[in-house]
Amino acid sequence: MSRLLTIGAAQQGPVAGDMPRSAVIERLIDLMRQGAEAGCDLIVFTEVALVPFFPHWHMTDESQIDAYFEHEMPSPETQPLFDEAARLGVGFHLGFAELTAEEGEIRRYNSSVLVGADGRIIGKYRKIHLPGYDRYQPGQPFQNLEKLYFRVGDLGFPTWRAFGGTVGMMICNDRRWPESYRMLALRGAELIVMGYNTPVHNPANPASGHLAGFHNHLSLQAGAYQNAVWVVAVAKAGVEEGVEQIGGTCVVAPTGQIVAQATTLEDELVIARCDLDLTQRLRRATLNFAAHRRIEHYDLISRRTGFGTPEGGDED
Ligand code: CDV
Repeated sequence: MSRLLTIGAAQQGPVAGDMPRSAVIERLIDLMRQGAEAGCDLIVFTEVALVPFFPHWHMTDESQIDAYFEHEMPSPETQPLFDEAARLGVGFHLGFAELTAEEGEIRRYNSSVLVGADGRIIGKYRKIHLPGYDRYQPGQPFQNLEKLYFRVGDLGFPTWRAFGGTVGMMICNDRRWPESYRMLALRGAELIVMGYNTPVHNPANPASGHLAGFHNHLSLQAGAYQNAVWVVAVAKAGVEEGVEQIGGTCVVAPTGQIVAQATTLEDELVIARCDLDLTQRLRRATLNFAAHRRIEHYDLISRRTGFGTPEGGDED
């Protein structure tokens, strides 16, 4: 049996600082139309897709910061994307900076939504693993201030029944942490979709620049294979406001193989036909969680010896 889903991974080239949202949305709609033409059921856009990746700059003026955030989703500006999805009958995933008033205060998150082929929001995720710093770092060529501009996501790692399978989301840095994939896989995810903004140069670890693309695919392929899940990962690529970002948008099968990959650092649609049943075949064999995982044994050594427990081993 197979459950085929055709997915378009919509890599984005850079968004210039002076590019209006309406122009960015036109680019996304163009990619969406290409996908619909090619028979895609789902288009995956990147992290913070509508504006340049502003955590690369230090800003103190609240109104300047808030201009990068969406105050509602959809909004009058983003509604055309939702309308076009409904008209074409394709779903999409969109990463965006979310500003919301909750419990009497303004909160900001790095978020994404999954939208059905009817143009309605199915679910929302808020990024949990925020890299970088909560304050300005002197002497660096550019900043990485996600901890300053965003709160840690408070929605956990949910999954949704959608597109004929079970779907979860993560965002950028989440992909480097095995827990993200495992939480979603334990909740039945057969497909994980995500976007990323990854600079080639990491000011905190300058020696690793030549490995940025390798570590991207290493994380995605390991996460996909070890959890028997499809992974669609979409870059904002190219030189954006002076920051060089990796591309490498790809679709990874539950076998860990990359089945489709971008060849440019520009707007580019990468299409793959994904059989969601492949996840179930692998989960009945080598990656049968129920049969083979031994969670009750994983912590035995630290329980006996105290070695390896963050608290120093006095938990019992
Ligand atoms: N947007 C990100 O989360 N970027 C990080 C970089 C800063 C290391 C990433 O993990 O790709």
